[in-house]
Amino acid sequence: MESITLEQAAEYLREHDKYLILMHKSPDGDAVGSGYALCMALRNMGKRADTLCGDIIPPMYGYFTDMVQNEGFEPECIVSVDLATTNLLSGKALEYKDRIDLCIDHHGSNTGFAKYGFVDGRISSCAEIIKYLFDTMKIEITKNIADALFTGICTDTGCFKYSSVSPQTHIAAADLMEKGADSGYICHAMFDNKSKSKILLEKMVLDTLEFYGGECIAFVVITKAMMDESGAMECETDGIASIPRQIEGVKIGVTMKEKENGEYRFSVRTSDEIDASVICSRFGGGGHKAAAGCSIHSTFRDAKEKMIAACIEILEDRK
Ligand SMILES: [Mn+2]
Repeated sequence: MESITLEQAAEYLREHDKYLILMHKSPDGDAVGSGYALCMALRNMGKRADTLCGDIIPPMYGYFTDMVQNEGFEPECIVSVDLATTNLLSGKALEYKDRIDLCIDHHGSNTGFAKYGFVDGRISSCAEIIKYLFDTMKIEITKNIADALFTGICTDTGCFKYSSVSPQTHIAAADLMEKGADSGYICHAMFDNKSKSKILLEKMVLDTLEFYGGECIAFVVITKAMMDESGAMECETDGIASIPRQIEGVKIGVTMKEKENGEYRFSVRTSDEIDASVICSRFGGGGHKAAAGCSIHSTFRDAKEKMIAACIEILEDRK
């Protein structure tokens, strides 16, 4: 992948047409916000643009996604947003995995799968990068675009709490508010509002809470049976990963989720001094310093033991 500047990315977008914007599976607020904001901005420039995600876009983002319908043309340029690796594509988006032209991302672990890429692991969210891209391009930020980008920034920063938040992040968010982003609604809808099924799921998950490594590791499990019993949607499990890390004294919070065919998906959240992406990269995963993920294909017991051993080892290494 050839690394390019924001100016070069801007030039690329100005010079081409017929864009298809790819988003990762189990799309979060940053993927959806970045993808839809870019799609809307390109259309406002008179370009053709569609978005593609292999999974359903959660309805909670409807306040900025509902007004964007795909046109369904043959794309000429494939762009990915918030995508660290093509392993995170699903469904129809997988068809484009080997022909991505432009990648815009904020994962330091980005595998460099595209022809051109702007990747900056220091920036809070892909949406924050897209905001700077639009500033570079002097694109008018409409209310819908502002809502989409604000959503990406606020969800990827845990409502402006993570260490990835810089003064520039707040300045970008403030500018988006001035352009019409409904900060109060978005923060409330993303963080303070849960369905009954999600709360029921959280109740069951908390019942599985266990501690390891002298109470420095908190471990919870989400089984398929819990998903069925609570009626929670896949996208409603997103916030659960942050719960074990919230416990006082816990340095590593691990959420183990049962998937299909002996796959167990782990979400790891860590406090400042421990790098979650180091733990997850051992099992072929990756992510950020404070939040990362990976999958282990094995039995429940073996997968759990392997993960706990890796966490204990990284804790020991620090001593
Ligand atoms: Mn992101």
